[in-house]
Amino acid sequence: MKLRTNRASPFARKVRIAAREAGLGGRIEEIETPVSPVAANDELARENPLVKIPALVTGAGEVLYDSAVICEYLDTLHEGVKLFPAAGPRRFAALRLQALADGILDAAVLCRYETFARPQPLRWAEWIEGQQRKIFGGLAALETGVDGWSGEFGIGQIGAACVLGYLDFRFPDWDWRTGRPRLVQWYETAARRPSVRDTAPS
Ligand SMILES: N[C@@H](CCC(=O)N[C@@H](CS)C(=O)NCC(=O)O)C(=O)O
Repeated sequence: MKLRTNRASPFARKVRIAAREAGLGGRIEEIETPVSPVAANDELARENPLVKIPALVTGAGEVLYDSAVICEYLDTLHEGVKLFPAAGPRRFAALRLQALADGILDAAVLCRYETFARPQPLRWAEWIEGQQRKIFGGLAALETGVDGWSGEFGIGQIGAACVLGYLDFRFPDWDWRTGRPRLVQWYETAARRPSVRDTAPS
């Protein structure tokens, strides 16, 4: 399998962590693929019409996107502890946590593009503030929910680790740790997992 990824992308990191947690790391060739919301990339567009990473080319030559779909696919390829609970309330709790983490990441990646890719005269401070409200609202929900995770490290927790890693990487001055002691404690342990350590953004 081939994974279009890059070392800075938090969505690609979800897949890279999931692959390692599922014991599939050795079956996936990671292809470093730079992306930009404003630059054309015909090769990537042939695989993913949204021209985004991650995109996975399966062993059968099928292309899968986005991160949620790829992670769920990888979860069908192993017999270990599943990253997605099969059914019932636990499944929907995991899917909701994944959606929360993905939503925070969407807002954070948009802030990154706004401050890094968009030319200064076109930037819009209120728009960034709107995205930040989603990010900080999402972090508050993570802080409230973290005590219920009880040692689990499934798709929702993978997403949460990618959120916190991305905020440290791109927005260290936002200081997500202040006022979120339970999340800080959880992340200290999560960050020591080999899958999380091996995929640190750079
Ligand atoms: N919902 C998608 C989001 C993927 C995404 O936004 N990827 C970013 C990199 S972190 C990207 O490819 N951006 C290029 C663009 O927006 O054109 C997923 O979960 O995979």
